[in-house]
Parts: sequence; C-alpha cells; structure tokens
Amino acid sequence: MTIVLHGFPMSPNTRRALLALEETGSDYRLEPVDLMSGQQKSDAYRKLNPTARVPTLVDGDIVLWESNAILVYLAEKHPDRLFAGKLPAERGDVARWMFMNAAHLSPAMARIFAHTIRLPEDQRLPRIVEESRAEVDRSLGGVELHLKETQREYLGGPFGIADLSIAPALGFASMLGVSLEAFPAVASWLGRVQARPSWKKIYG
Ligand SMILES: N[C@@H](CCC(=O)N[C@@H](CS)C(=O)NCC(=O)O)C(=O)O
Repeated sequence: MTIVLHGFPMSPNTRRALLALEETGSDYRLEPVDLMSGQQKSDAYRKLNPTARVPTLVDGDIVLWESNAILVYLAEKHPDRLFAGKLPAERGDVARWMFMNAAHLSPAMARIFAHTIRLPEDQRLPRIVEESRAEVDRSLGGVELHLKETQREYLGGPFGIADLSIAPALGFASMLGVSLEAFPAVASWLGRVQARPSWKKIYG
C-alpha cells in the first residue's frame, strides 16, 4: 500500500521524513499541506494531526506525526536500510542525537529562521537570534566531539536515523548565516549526507 506523507515541501521536518522514505525505498506520495494559507489548521488536517503541524505519515491504518517518530517507524520497518542501533548502547547513542535535535538544535534553527526571515521585521528580536545561535553552537560542539572521538563516517556508525534527524536541521544553515567553520568534522559529515541520492532528490 502506498504511504502518504502529508507535508510542506520546503519544511525541514517534512524533508526529514521524505529523506527516510527515499532511503528505505518506500512506495509513497507527498500530499501537500500549504502552510502559507494555514491549511495545517483546517479541520480536515487536524483530524490527522491534532497538533496542526507537518509532517504526518499515513500507512494504511497507521497515522503518525512527529518527524523523529516517523524515522523510528521507518527504520523498524526497514532495519536493513536505516541504522537505528541494535545493542542497548547503540540504541541509546542514536536516541541521544535524535532527542538533542528535537529538543535543542531544530527549535534553535527554527527561531533563527523566524527572527531573521519569517516574521514581519517589527516582530524580529535580535536577542532571540543571538541566543539561538549560541544554542546551535552548543549542540554542534557535541556532534563535533563525537565525530572526532569515534572517527565514524556517520553518527551512529552506519548511516541511519541519527543522521536523518540532525542533517535536515542544518539544510538552511548557510542561508541563515550559521557557519560550520568551527565544526570541521560536522561539515565533512554533512557533506557525506548531502552527497547521498536521497538528499539530492529531496533538496534538488
Ligand atoms: N516536532 C515536530 C515539529 C513540526 C513542525 O513544527 N513543523 C512546522 C513546519 S517545519 C509546522 O508545521 N509549522 C506550522 C505551524 O506551526 O503552524 C516534528 O518534528 O515533526
């Protein structure tokens, strides 16, 4: 059965799920939800996702929202395509990067986007941008150290959902003036993720 992903093509959270659908070779289609016109708040969409955010994945009877949960679901379905960890230590390690992204990195990037581009100029707060940039650096410092210490190609070892959690958060980094110069191992890792066919297809 074809999986339907409800999402907004430019959204990093939608792209996170799209990348996983590509990497797993899933049969899927994207059902656009127009965030510009507020379609995510419509009654019809809220029936799928009461939090009125994208993405939402529908696979038969299963309706799942929160992009990191979608990653976990697809990795469980396709353990040979997306590494989610097997041993307790590996699963904990993968979960660590996903939680760090969901709690700190992605929200900080979203705040930078809001207060430099999305909001009307008179609502943009430079202090929030400054604090969020510091938060991004703090998160990336952890990723940098991990990659240097482990010398891994990808965050969990093999390519998998830890990479797909964090990389889309950095997809607009240069546009938002977030520099990776101080994080060379992160920059190399991101380059490897961005060289994958899935990234080329979703990011164009
Ligand atoms: N934690 C959620 C975040 C989802 C999210 O905030 N999506 C944004 C688009 S990137 C959205 O739907 N924004 C519309 C709104 O908040 O009204 C996830 O990872 O799926």
